[in-house]
Amino acid sequence: MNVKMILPALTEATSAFWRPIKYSLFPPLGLATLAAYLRDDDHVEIQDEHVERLDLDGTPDLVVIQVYITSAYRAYRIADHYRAKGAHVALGGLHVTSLPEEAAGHADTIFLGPGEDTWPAFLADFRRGCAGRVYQSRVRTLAGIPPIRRDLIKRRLYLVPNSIVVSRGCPHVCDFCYKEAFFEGGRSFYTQTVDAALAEIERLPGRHLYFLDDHLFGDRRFATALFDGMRGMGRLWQAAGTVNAVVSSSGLLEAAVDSGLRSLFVGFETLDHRNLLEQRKYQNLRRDYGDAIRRLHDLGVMINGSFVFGMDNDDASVFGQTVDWAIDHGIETATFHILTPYPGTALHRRLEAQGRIVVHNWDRYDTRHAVFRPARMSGEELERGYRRAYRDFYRWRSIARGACAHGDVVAGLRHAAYAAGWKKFEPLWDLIIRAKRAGMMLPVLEMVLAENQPQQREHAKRRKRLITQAARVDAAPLR
Ligand code: B12
Ligand code: SF4
Repeated sequence: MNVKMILPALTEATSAFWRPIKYSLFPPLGLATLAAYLRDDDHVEIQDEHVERLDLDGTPDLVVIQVYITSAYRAYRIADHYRAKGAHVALGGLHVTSLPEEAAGHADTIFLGPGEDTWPAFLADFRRGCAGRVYQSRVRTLAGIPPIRRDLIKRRLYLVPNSIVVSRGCPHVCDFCYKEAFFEGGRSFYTQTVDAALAEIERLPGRHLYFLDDHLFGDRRFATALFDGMRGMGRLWQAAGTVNAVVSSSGLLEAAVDSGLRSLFVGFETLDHRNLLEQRKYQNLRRDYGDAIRRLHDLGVMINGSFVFGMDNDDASVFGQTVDWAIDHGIETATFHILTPYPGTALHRRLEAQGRIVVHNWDRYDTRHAVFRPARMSGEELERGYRRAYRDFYRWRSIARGACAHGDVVAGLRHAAYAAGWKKFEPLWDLIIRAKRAGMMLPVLEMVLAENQPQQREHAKRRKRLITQAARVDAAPLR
């Protein structure tokens, strides 16, 4: 069987003039996961439009397209093209799950939810010539899933070829998040076995890893065993976590650092507790954000702070306040978003009931446009403020101010190198991406992340001392 798997890109990622590095970071892990269910004698190819021009010639037997909201229209055009040629087109992913009826108009088969149960069931039906129209995921487990087909990933095209997910979903329920809608009808947070996760890590070449899990620290027992297993592997890794996990995870964060954690994407989202309540982001309530930052910095972990603008208690002062706060706390990099009501989320239902959703063009649901009427400013103010936040946070002056906030020369230099590397050399990134050489920059990223922090050295020494003391106590009765 001839199978083509496609990850279409949003327009910005394919611009002839400008290619932001963020689209050349991670390979299409979801499609490589699904490819693992094919047989050895199937011919399969994965194409990722974020990093390559799609080849739409030929007529595969089966075309698989992963659909995000921002690439939905593009995905539908590609689907229509292949259906006209007679290929069987399967659509799945987040947007298909949110709006199945819309997607069904462009597909022979649609898939709702994660694919680990439905995709193999479909393949068996398809081979027998009786493929269904809709497959809804119900069985939520990662037990026994086949090894991801990483051989299909064109590693040199990505800065971070070693992305990995060892869980699915998240234990929390924030109103604006995709996850409740996507996992409806079954469990919405589950992990691999620790052994399977460690085996997947062992298969990855080089040092650097990026865990794309929504909440790697969400299951304490799993995370503890994972970090224990990773200790001594010599890895350098990055991941996402919550404020809650950072401030209330006694010992877990230290274990993560020992196993190679060097930078964490932290969902601060808003500095206003009324906004947290409104979005049901309860896990951030009554958490001392400053404490979380200190804890991470003391362990030498850099922070990518995530912030969302446009919640109902935000007025035009939110942009300056947030940026100043992030700089003064020495947050190394920041990702700003405009609040976006994805269809299927509680936020979407609420804003729709209030008649506040004003844009229905999915291309603009990219977290850079105001698609709803904010409560305390206009949509234009929100978009202007969002753009200003990025400009202000990444000014040279701000980078220098943020670097000085560390009170430690090495940490400050690393801050400056990391922040400037992402945002101050964008023309250089653009050239590297066009030359299809993003992968060549990985050693530079590894160098910046590498263990040269006095805090980490101090932490390692302290831990070694404790282990030696504990070993002496254990050994005492034998002497
Ligand atoms: C890595 C990532 C990216 C990467 C790369 C995407 C990629 N390579 O897949 C980059 C940086 C390019 C990116 C960009 C953006 N992203 Co992004 N990204 C992610 C992230 C963190 C992980 C995705 C991943 O690899 N998951 C792990 C794999 C195993 O799961 P999966 O891809 O979902 O695939 C499974 C299922 O979806 C299903 N499936 C998927 N397709 C199909 C097809 C068929 C036929 C079948 C059977 C099953 C199936 O089966 C797979 C196995 O279970 C997610 C968060 C998340 N947890 O998903 C956000 C996320 C997907 N991104 C999001 C957003 C908003 C964006 C941006 C708009 C951000 C921005 N402001 O620029 C852009 C636009 C992307 C686009 N193309 O349109 C939102 C999507 C919201 C939505 N409703 O679509 C998410 C959910 C983040 C969030 N919490 O809001 N992203
Ligand atoms: S903590 Fe993050 S991943 Fe979990 S529900 Fe909230 S926004 Fe989604």
